[in-house]
Amino acid sequence: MYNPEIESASNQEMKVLQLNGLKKTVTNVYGNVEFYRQKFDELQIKPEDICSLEDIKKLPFTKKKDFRDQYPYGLFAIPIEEVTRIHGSSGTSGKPTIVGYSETDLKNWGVLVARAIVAAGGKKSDVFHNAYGYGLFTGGLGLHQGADELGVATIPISGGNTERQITIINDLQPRGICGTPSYVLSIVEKMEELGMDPRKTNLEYGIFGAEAWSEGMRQKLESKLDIKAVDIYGLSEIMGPGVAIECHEVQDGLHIADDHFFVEVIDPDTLEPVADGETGELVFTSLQKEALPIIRYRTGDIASITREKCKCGRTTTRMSRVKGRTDDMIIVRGVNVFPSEIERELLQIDGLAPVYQIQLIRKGVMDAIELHIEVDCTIYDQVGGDLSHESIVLMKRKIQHQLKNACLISVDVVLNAPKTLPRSEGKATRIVDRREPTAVSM
Ligand code: DLL
Repeated sequence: MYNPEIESASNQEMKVLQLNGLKKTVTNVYGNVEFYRQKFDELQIKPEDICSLEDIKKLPFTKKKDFRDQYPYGLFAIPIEEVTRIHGSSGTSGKPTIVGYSETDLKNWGVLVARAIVAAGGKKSDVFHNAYGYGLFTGGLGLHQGADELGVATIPISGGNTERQITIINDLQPRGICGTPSYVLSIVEKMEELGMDPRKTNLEYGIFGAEAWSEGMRQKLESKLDIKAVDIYGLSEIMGPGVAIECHEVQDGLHIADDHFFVEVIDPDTLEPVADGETGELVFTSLQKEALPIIRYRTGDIASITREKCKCGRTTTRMSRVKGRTDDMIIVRGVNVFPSEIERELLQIDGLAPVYQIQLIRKGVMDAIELHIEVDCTIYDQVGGDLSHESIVLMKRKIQHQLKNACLISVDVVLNAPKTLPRSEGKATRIVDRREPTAVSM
């Protein structure tokens, strides 16, 4: 552990830290952020009313829309002269969400990401390949910040230029790698295309996140690269990567940095808390941030939490893998499904490459799903490139059957030749909406 005294603190010790952080944060936002002061006043809450962690329920939620309305600096609690870094997340439409960090925030962020790298199996002596994009996105510089804090030799390669990534991995012999799971899989694919065995690199562990991915994807990455693959979670509004990380020892849930973030899980419709172990929307309150303290941020991410101690010795709250975002949930004829659930099923079927796209289409007056997925090279060669071959038709039926059984959805399946669907150098686009703009939701 990077900070054993914190990561394995007793429940009581953690609660004390959290309550102090909460009180400080509430005072900070009330005194320095007009947006929160107004909200608190409307609800007739003063910072002194927050006397226990339970009292957090009295506080208002913050939403993505609030960032948009307060664009760019309206939610900052310090003057811009004191801000030392700005990041952002690319929204699906319009302007990015802007976030800022003080010097202390950056230091803290580095510590949390250093904890994450150590939890993933990283060591100070490592060479570390950072394939997250450097820029406004928090992935590249966030991981870099933590790698610097830990003291590893970071290769700031960023995303893209896949052949160069491979040369660097071969020549510089990194022990650790990080990037989006979909992009690292593209690197693996390219290695195979170039006739290399991806299992023969020096890599031993990978830190993957920034997009939803499934256990099946983990198995693919682990077996193809002969590494341990762990899930890292975070979001720019709260900080960036490092909000939570899986440990390589157990790989069962992501350890949340409880000393920095108070987590709640709510029913996104009723906004009421759900019980531990039940799935709902993650809500985070920052406890130590200076530049952009955030109260009860509704992430839109669907997961569950457990407070049971992990076998690795860490005592922090653990969150499950993120199933998906509330706004990525597909609703087809009354059935709700997340892309990651579809991925989970697809990756159980032999002969498919883990590259797919869920296209939303119109069929007459009804909305429908057209699932595009690539067959793997072996199957493709076996059928001599004939995608109307009987075995391909059987495979389509198998996919339809599996999705009907496991996810209760009917889909049209389009099997594609290997390497024909678009690859991304960062977050993969899993859903493509091909319906007319006027189409009603499904
Ligand atoms: O994606 C921060 C990050 C960078 C996390 C590198 C991990 C690694 P944003 O661009 O603001 O920040 O996007 C945040 O991405 O609300 C989730 O929906 C999704 N996300 C992040 N990590 C995971 C993960 C970065 N491990 C949004 N699993 C979040 C599933 C994830 N979804």
